[in-house]
This record gives sequence, structure tokens and C-alpha cells, in this order.
Amino acid sequence: SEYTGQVTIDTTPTGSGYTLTDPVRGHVTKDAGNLSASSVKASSGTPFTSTTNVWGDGRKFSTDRATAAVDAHANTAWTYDYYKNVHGRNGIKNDGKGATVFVHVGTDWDNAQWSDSCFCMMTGDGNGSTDPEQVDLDTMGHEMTHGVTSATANLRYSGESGGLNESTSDIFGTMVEWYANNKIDTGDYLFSDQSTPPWLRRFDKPSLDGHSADCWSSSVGKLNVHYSSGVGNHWFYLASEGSGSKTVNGVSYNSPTCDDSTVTGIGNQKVAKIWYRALTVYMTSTTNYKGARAASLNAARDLYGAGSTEYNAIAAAWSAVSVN
Ligand code: ASN
Ligand code: ZN
Repeated sequence: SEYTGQVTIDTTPTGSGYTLTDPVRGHVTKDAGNLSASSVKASSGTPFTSTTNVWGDGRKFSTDRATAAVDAHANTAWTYDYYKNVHGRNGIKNDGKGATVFVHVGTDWDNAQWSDSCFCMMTGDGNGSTDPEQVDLDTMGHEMTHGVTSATANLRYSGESGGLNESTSDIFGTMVEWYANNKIDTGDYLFSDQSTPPWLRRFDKPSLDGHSADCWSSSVGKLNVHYSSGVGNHWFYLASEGSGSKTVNGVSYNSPTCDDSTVTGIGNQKVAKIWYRALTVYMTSTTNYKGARAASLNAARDLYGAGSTEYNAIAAAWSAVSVN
């Protein structure tokens, strides 16, 4: 792999060799051959093949096109396993079906995306200088989560619901990293820290990226969805780790509150459990931040009881990002 040294992946024998079809989860990883993202269909691209079943050369910007495919194939499997083992979800649509994963999409395309129409994920080769292939674990988890959101709450991709859609992808993308328990990437509250170093977004104080909102305001829905997501990401951090300064897995954070309150966290696993239930049971396509507060409090009540420590922490964290 590019990012993690040697990893074990699930492949399928073809008779004459092996191909990157995951026989356990059904994912197929293919080479898009630098086709642009807007042209990619499920049938596009070329399957990877190998006679040895040893893939890639472990380098970033590798001339061996299978190298990015190793990360993509492994990290799609980690994401699938996270949803299955933590949330009891069988694949993106909860129907057990795997997705198609394209690497080498576009030319120096420094991005990745999910598409419902091809039930596929697309990853670019980075920017040719500082950012390598966009196949790191939190990025893959983020993109697959767009498929999960679309199959559940279907949060509309504009305004506050769009920010919640993006935040949901950042939250579960990060939780997949924690699930992999530092085997692939450090469990952290930084997003795309491997493929867009030092990070593309962060949860403790989202405004450090120069664009994202830390606190809800009546104009937050006018921001790009990747920036209005800051309110949700900040809430997730505060509910998980609490306010103030803290070092977790060697990374230092300092999370302010918008109302000068002090918040005590309940750990990201409980918050993610609550958020998954909120997303899949209570949120709808038009849920806004106020609705997300209500949805997550309903979920916390179901899982831990009204007035529980968990319920109160969820409420306190929303108030701390000005969602009342
Ligand atoms: N990587 C971006 C995302 O998942 C692509 C986009 O802007 N749709 O949000
Ligand atoms: Zn996204």
C-alpha cells in the first residue's frame, strides 16, 4: 500500500491469476485509466490482474498502477467491516452488495467522490506534488458514507442539510480510522491527513482551515457544504472529547465552545452510535441543525435513556456550538 506498508487484501482467483474482486464483501477495484469523474460509469475502466497475488510497490505517486488500488481495496473493506461490525449494516445499501471502486480517475484530480448512479467510488491521483493518491482510510470512509446517507436520511446536498451530509461523512470516515485501531492510520480528529497533509479539515476547531464554521448562525446554510459541516464536526468533537486542550494518540487539540461553557465528552464510540441511529431513524432529507439536535437526542434517549449522562452530553455539545 502507499500509506500503510504491507496489508492483506481479499482477492479472487481467475484461473490464470487473481483479480481485485473482494469475495467476502463484493467490492471490485478497477483502474479508471484517467477517465474524468464525470465520464465514469460502473462499466468503465479495467480490472486489475496479477499472476502472483502480490500487488503494488508501496510507493506514493507510484508508476505501478496497482499500488493505489491496494489502499483503495483494503480501505473499502475496512469501511464495510466498520458498518457491519459496529452498526450491523450490511453494505452501503444494507443489502450485502459491494461497490465498484475506481482509482486513477482524471488527471491530477486531487479529490474523490461517491456516485449513486454508478454505485461507485472514484479516487484521483492527487495534485502531482504534495498530495498523493486520494485513497487513504478516512477519505474512503467519507466517500462510502455518502452512499450510506443517500440510502438512509438522504440529506439534501445544499444548505444546512448539506452541511450535515458532509459532517456525517467526516464523522464516519474518522470513525473507520478509530475502528482500524491505528493499524492503517492514527485514530484522530483530522480529516484527510494522509492524502492532503497536514490535514484538509479538523474537528476540534474547524475554522482553522480558514473556511469552516465553528458555531451555528442563521447564515451558516449559505456556506459551501464542506464548510457548514464544521458545526456538526465541532459538535462531534465536543461530545466525544469535551472542550479545552487535550492530546489524543499523540495529536494535540484545543476545542473552544461558542458559549464559554465547559463540555465533558462521552467518547467517540458512543457519539457515533447515537449519530448512526439519528441518521438512520430520525433524520430526513430536509433536517437542519436544529432538527439534528432533536434527532440525536431522540437517539440518545433510545440508546441510553432520557436524562442519562450520554443524553446530557449530547445536549450540552449542541448548545456549545450554538444549536439550541
Ligand atoms: N470529495 C468531495 C466530497 O465527498 C467531493 C465533492 O465535493 N462532492 O464531498
Ligand atoms: Zn463529501
